[in-house]
Amino acid sequence: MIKYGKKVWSLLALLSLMLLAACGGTESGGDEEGATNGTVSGKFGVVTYLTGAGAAYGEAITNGFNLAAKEINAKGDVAIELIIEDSAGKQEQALTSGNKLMSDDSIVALLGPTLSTEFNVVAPEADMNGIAIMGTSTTAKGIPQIGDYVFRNSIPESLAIPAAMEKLLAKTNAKKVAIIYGNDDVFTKSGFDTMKEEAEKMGLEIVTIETFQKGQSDYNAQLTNIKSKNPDFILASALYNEGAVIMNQARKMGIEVPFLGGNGFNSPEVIEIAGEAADGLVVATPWFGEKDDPKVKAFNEKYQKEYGKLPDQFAAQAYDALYIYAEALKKAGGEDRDAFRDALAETKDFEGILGKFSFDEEGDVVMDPTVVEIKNGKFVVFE
Ligand code: 1QQ
Repeated sequence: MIKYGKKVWSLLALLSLMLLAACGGTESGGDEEGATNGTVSGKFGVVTYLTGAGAAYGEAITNGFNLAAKEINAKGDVAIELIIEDSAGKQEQALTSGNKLMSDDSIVALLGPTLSTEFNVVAPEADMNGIAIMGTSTTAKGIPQIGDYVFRNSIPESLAIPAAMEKLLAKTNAKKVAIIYGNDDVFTKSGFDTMKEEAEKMGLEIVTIETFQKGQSDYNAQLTNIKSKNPDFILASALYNEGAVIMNQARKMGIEVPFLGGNGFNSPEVIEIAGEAADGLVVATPWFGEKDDPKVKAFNEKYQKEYGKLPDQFAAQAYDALYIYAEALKKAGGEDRDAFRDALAETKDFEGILGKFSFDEEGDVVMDPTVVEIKNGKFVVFE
């Protein structure tokens, strides 16, 4: 009933918009490049991790969105307004923020939350309410499968981790691995599942499996055990704030083998926090800032100019995501939530700074990541 009502309303809105556009066309005389004629406007609600221990994720994401919005709005055919809410990296706060945004009828679709742990509680609500939601950093298994209105443009751990493991194995001929993971987070648990599954598939011996919790500061017990088992490398499923501390303490204990992480480690914060101890980290990422690609270079320059630092994977994914949303809004021709969802689902061969992007049938991502390592305090291609 509600949906039907909304459709009629949006049809009327569309008709009046067309009329308005037609009138505007004769009135303005076209002196400015289509700045107002036929502009499709829409409000998007953003839930992101802006305060707390992992706030650098949310900061990068918000910067990416804001930069893209500025560019898109300057072009004139789509006008985007972003309503941004902080989740503080917490499930309850993410849900409150998400609910607030989806109950506002003027909001067409949602972006975020940042963490899979948060996304997993907000996305089912969005799906139930018939509003599209897209994760730009959520990489746990099963996210797009939550429902028809649920999407992501971030590469899942199940794709990133095996890619990095294959590269590392090809180079090191490793036989024994240790695993350490956070057992209180959807993303770190999902990463662990993939690591274990993949290690077994690759015939590696898992010498120990260690766990930790969010906010933990002392990893002595876990690392002592890992050290005594002498692994060839360590698989770590962690967010940067715990991951960087783990690496720091490991190096101090004389553990020198490589660490292999998932998406959580793809942040310059790892180097910021762990310093030299971050060297030897191997990760797969859809974003490599040093790529010899004019689009990547232009984005780096614009981002640097706007925010005084270089973008990371999270900024890049958010930036592309907003362009994907802008395209869908344009295709949908207005603010109808269902029309937007359908247009979004049809996204195909979108050319972004992360490469060519399409959703698969389930709203998941197909993409080839680059495997990188930290060497002398810098992310470089792992070869
Ligand atoms: C997830 C992630 C994190 C690294 C996002 C910041 O991938 O929670 O799914």
